[in-house]
Amino acid sequence: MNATERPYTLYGCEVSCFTAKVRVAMRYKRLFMEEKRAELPKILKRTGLACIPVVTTPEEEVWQDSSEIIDRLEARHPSPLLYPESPLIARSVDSHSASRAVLRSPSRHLASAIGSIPQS
Ligand SMILES: N[C@@H](CCC(=O)N[C@@H](CS)C(=O)NCC(=O)O)C(=O)O
Repeated sequence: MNATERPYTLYGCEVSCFTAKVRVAMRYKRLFMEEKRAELPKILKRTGLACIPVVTTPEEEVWQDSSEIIDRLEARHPSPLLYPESPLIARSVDSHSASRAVLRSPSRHLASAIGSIPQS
């Protein structure tokens, strides 16, 4: 959980594999978080780009791009470590994690972190 009472908010969509990638990372790290379906006008207003996923932090920072988001989460919440310690292998894992193939056959450790977002 975060030290603060405010959650991270993940804005995305249930069919987005990039959103799923961030969801898995946040759940694996057991962060205090909520997920909301992205609405284009709000995303554009926050980021200037019509692209998901977007994460807002408890401090109201706005983060975009799944790899960037995960790097920042890893830096803030290093335990449990998501990526292998070797930078080369870590980059390789990141590239593969964006593919649906990996999401269809998640590792045993990440499987329990995968789930769907609320329908409303
Ligand atoms: N580099 C971005 C790519 C995000 C991206 O392509 N998002 C949208 C377009 S806004 C998309 O079509 N995603 C497909 C998907 O998430 O499955 C990231 O990693 O977050």
